[in-house]
Amino acid sequence: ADAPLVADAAAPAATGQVPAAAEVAEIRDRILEKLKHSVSKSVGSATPHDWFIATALSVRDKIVESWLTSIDTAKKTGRKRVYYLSLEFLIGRLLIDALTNMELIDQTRAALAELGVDLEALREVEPDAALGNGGLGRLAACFMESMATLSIAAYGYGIRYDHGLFRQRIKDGRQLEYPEDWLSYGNPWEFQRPELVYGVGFSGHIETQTLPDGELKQVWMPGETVQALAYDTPIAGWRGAHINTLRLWAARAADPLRLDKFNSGDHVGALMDQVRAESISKVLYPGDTSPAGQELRLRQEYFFASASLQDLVRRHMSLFGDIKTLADKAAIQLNDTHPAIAVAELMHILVDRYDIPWNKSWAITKATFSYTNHTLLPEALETWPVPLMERLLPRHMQIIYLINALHLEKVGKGPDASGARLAALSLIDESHGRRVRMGHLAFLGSHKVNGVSALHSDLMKTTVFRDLESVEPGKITNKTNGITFRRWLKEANPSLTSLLTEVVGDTLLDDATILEKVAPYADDSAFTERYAAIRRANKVALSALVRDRIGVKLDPDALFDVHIKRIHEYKRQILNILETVAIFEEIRAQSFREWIPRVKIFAGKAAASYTTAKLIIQLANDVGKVVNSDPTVRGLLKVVFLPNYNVSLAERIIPAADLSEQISTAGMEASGTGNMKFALNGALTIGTLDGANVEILEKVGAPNIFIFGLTADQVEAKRTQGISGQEAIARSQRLSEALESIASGVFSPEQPDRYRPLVDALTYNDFFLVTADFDSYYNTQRDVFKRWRDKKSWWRSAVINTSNMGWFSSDRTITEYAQEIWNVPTTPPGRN
Ligand code: GP0
Repeated sequence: ADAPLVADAAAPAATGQVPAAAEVAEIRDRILEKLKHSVSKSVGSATPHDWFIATALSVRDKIVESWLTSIDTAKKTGRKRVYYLSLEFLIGRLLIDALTNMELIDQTRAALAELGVDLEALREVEPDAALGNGGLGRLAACFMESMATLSIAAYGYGIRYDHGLFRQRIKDGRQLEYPEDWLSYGNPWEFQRPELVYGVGFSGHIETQTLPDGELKQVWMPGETVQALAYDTPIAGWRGAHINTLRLWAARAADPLRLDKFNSGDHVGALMDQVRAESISKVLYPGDTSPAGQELRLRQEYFFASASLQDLVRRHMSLFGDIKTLADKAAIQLNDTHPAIAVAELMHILVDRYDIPWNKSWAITKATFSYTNHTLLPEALETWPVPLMERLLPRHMQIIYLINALHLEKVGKGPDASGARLAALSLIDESHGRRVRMGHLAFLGSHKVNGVSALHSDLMKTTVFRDLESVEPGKITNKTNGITFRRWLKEANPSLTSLLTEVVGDTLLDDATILEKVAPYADDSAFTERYAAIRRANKVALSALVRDRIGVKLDPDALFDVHIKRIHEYKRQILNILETVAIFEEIRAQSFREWIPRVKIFAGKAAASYTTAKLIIQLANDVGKVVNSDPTVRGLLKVVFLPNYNVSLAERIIPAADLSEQISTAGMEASGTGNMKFALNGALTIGTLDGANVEILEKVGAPNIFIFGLTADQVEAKRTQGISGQEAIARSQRLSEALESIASGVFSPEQPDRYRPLVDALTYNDFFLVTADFDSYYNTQRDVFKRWRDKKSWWRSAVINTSNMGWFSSDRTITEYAQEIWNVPTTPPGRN
């Protein structure tokens, strides 16, 4: 009875439905037609990439038909539109996504099979569109999908980077960064719009004119103009009922080259302007809360904010003809502070271009914008030096000063208007050279400001935005993040999806809350056996991938303990590594004990400039090298670091995970979204009370999640007492031994002091409280072991996790934004 189940589980996207022969034949013919006329290849000479392009183009035709209808309907009904401004869209691959949402996947797989082509192979040749760093960019991608699914008329606006997030290679355990090249074979999903070009100005000077009524008018004369070119990608909602546009801007110089210079023989100099302009959309900023800031970044931010606003204002004027109704017809969401300069840009457009009085302009601006904050980390809250702003965007600096003056005038009247309070409320930070606080600008320019989990939104009110919140109480709201189940359940884990739809019906992806109906099956052993068999098949598949990529053999029956996300000190990969080292020492000393075979899986990128994070990557690799080859350990413990973590790799790892590591220092992870993807796919979480972990705990119940460590309040209290790790280390023999072995070079014999700096930091300057949480984490890992031994109880908890994750669908999140922030209608998906 076991065998067919496993085989079924291994077959990707087996929905059990046999597609109609006529439809299959039609799709096959369309693909062949594309191969011939668009790719210009014969069946005999086509490469997998050619087949990929032909298949993508054939499904794209279907998408385009609905796309044009969606745009038309929005026009006819005069609906309010949502504009999602984000410097990152981490969309990953689109072929399987497009086929799934257009409900063409089974037919297309069958059609390709008739041609001797395997759809899974085509899936693998598509490059990941990695136009983002991590959770923030992936959230934007999930939101785009859910907005289309809910038939919201929405546009995503961003930058079409030539090179997305760097490709990570691991050499001798160390991270190396290589440029990523997603466009090198062309991009079948995008449409260039040569007719849509906007000029974006920089620098220059301001001329003051006196109007007939004596009022002054400021006219900005930019010293440099860069062109923004539109590229559109259709985003198909579930069941293809509605299609939205992701419009990405590429930068180009106004003149292709300086002919005079070229003719005089200066061939390189002739291209200078072009190089300078195009550098704006050359590479994704390697941010993700790493400490770095530079002029090019500000140019990127203004470039895309300006092009997007020009575009949406043009659309508004051509549809409605009155700029004063903008806020009724457009909701602009700022994804973090990166697009915050748009607040000043809209003021510039309203006041300077449309001659709307200042106060009226400010009212329109506030009613149009809203802002999402994604982190409380001070290094990620952007501030720009006033002299830089002044030079690059002189008119915007003027506008920001005026916004600030009026704002401080208003709040300065209150009884508690001390100098310190005004300094905290000001748009200008004067504490270390004058800098513009972009978070404050986004806050003031918006009617709603939201955090991304309940805890995070609460902390916003007591930390970074405490003073602003007191001026406009009630402005901060919470919108707990979500994930799209189409990608993170159906596409990543088709076998589990089939099992679940067997129970709850095939409207699961229309309404995720029906997952609740799975709960009773947690005690049904026939069900949990099938559930477990699917996990095992996914682990076998992941093991093959690991073998392939890094040559390490895994035991699919071991506990897969997974820690995948950006590498950052606050995410505490090092806490996990310390537990690994402690267990390694114990296995070696007491190999006779009954150990649970376990695989520690790490993956993630470190910002290129983040030295400590890169050292942590090296440590994980070094520990793996020693542990994996230790004769006493005999495979009871394996440690692997999978290079080049991206969306596609996440889709392979998450369905194969037993344990999900969500162990950030409490109060520091705004939400997390990986945590939701794991729990949905049935991994149990080991985590701190941080971000959305708190809400996951609420939904699944304490017996079905492993919570440990200091709470956010305790972290704050602890830090005021001092952050030395010495006491905690002295109290824990296990911890001191693990640290000692790392510090003394057990894992880096060729360079024994390699990890001294890491260990010293933990000992004397443990800001992330790794040492304080170590014992609690270690003990909780032992609870995990105990539970793993009781398989019945383990799978029961796993099923309970899955069944309670419906609330974390990004359809729920987007419905909340639509109702409470944007004021736009939603239409739930369904067969129509
Ligand atoms: C937050 F500030 N996030 C930032 C940033 O620069 N990049 C980024 O990815 C993340 C948060 O760290 C998060 O907690 C959150 O869920 C995500 O934004 C989306 O809100 C990580 O997963």
